[in-house]
Amino acid sequence: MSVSVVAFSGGVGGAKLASGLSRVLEPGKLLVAANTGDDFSHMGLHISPDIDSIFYAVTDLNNTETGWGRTGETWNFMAALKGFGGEDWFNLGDSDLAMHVLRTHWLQQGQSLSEVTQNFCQALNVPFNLAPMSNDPVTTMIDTDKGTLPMQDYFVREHCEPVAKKFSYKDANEASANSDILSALSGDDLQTIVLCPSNPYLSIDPILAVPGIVEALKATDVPVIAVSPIVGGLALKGPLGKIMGELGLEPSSLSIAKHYGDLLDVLVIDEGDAHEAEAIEALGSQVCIAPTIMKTIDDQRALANVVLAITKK
Ligand code: FO1
Repeated sequence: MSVSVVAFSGGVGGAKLASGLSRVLEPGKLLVAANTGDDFSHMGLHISPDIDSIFYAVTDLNNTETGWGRTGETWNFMAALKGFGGEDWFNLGDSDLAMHVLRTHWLQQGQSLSEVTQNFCQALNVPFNLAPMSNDPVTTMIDTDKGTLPMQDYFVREHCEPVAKKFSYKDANEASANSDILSALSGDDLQTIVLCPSNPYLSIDPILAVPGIVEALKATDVPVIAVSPIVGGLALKGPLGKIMGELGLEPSSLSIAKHYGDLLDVLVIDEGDAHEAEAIEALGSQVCIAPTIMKTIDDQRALANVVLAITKK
């Protein structure tokens, strides 16, 4: 398979651009490297939230209000669970449950997370390779004023309320990068690498923390293009703006450019943030100004085409 585009993606924002890229690229040309730092075991089930958000986004099954889970979901399982006094802080919809049960079943049979994800790609007719960043466990941990919390405890149980001080990626150093990602990053047909507009701290950095990934990005002369997840000083979804404030950073595209540093060749920023272009270019990154808010599938396709048209100057 001659991959020409590798996209790094977390949940909501990333899933939208991954979906846009999959709709404008020929089958097999795209590989999406998915964050698994959000993964956790819940009541014996292996949950992979960002992989599932991408699956649901590219198959139009996603719940667009919440950004996770499936549209038209029912909650009989949760009602019965609550009736038994079971843990109800993490909601598992009736149809969503099938994904978690089957993933856990296949993993228990000895399949890797990549193999399991490929099974779902086939079952859902996903026209690209959705590759978990690693088959080994990596857990995003957040040091907060309420102690160090694993991702889902911070994000769901505590509703992102604790003050974030530091991010780490537990066991990343022991994890092996997905070989499909590494071979795509060193492939002869590679033309573009995209850091999708996901939360850098919670969704992109965990992928970059896996040994070999940053080295592979630096080894290629293919442009590394990020789409800023901040528009007009605000994150489009989730706790990014709050987190940046708590880290003492201005929630801005300039801060995003500084965060990615010399890994970044081009930052795509929204037209409303054009005034930041000069300061970003002063850091050494090119800037591309385009509409980055993706409300519709056409918006997703349009932004994907903008990204694919960028070449390194
Ligand atoms: N997020 C919530 O805020 N509340 C939930 O109850 C919840 C359940 C859930 C179930 C499956 C799944 O794949 C994701 C779920 N999420 C829920 C979202 C998830 O915690 C976050 O989307 C990611 O981890 C952050 O990108």
